[in-house]
Amino acid sequence: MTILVETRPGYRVITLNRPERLNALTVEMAEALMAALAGAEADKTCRAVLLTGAGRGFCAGQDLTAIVGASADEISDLLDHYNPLISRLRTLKLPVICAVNGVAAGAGANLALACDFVLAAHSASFVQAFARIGLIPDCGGTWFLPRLIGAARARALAMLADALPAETAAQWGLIWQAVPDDRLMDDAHGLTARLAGGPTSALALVKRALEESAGNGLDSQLDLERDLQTEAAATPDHAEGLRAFLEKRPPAFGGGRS
Ligand code: LHQ
Repeated sequence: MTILVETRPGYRVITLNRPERLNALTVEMAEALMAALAGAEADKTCRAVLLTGAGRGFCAGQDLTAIVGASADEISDLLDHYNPLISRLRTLKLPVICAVNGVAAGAGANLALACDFVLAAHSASFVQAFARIGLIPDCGGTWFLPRLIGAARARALAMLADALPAETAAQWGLIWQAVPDDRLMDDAHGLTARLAGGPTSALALVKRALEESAGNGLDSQLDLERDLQTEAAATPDHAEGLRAFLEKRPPAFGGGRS
């Protein structure tokens, strides 16, 4: 099985599972990931997703053995499989936490950057490896990088294809946090459980607002915030949040979603 899916109370853990190839991506794996995300979203008891890799790497990007001698159509077809996965992560109505346990290269780096939170082990690194093999960053790399770290750093990562250590990635704002290797999974599970206990519908609306802000002017974004706030205000979690505030207790969000 190219991925493993484990159900925990309130969330699911998806593990890329081709450790002998540093979890390099295949079409089969992308399809399995799509199905796992759909399954998580369809399960009303699932309120967050944790994505990680088996073995010493997170994901080495496209399985290069599968593209030797590939035609232009075959390359294009591959991206027709990967692009929906990136979009799905961005629009999934659940928080997605990525625990980068080792190297994240090529499409593997950009798969991580598509998630809502990236935690990486100190020993992990991020490599926009594409230029090493005469390709350009795909799977959203040219969209994520300049937005997360600015034009100069984006250009250097994409054109030099050097490995960026996790701690520098965190300092630059490419990822949320770099943590000691032996704390990675505990911290990632802790963060995922915390988000799984959050106001799930509101968190999905936060994702949407932030995503749409990339293409909006301020006035359009203000309109969008009004519309999404109206939706959030109608959720039982908003009522619970207000009650909890007035009663001076922590909220117990049910996470109900449409
Ligand atoms: C691998 C891979 C791999 C197969 C390690 N494939 N076996 C592009 C084209 C078209 C459409 C679709 O999308 C894309 C997007 C892309 O992602 S293109 C970029 C693809 N990725 C890369 O170019 C990275 C290739 N890998 C590496 O540069 C290194 O393996 C890194 C820097 C990730 C890790 O280096 P090391 O820690 O030294 O590990 P290693 O190189 O020894 O790898 C361990 C094994 O995994 C090894 O196999 P072996 O049988 O010798 O133990 C590698 O051959 C295999 N492996 N990446 N992408």
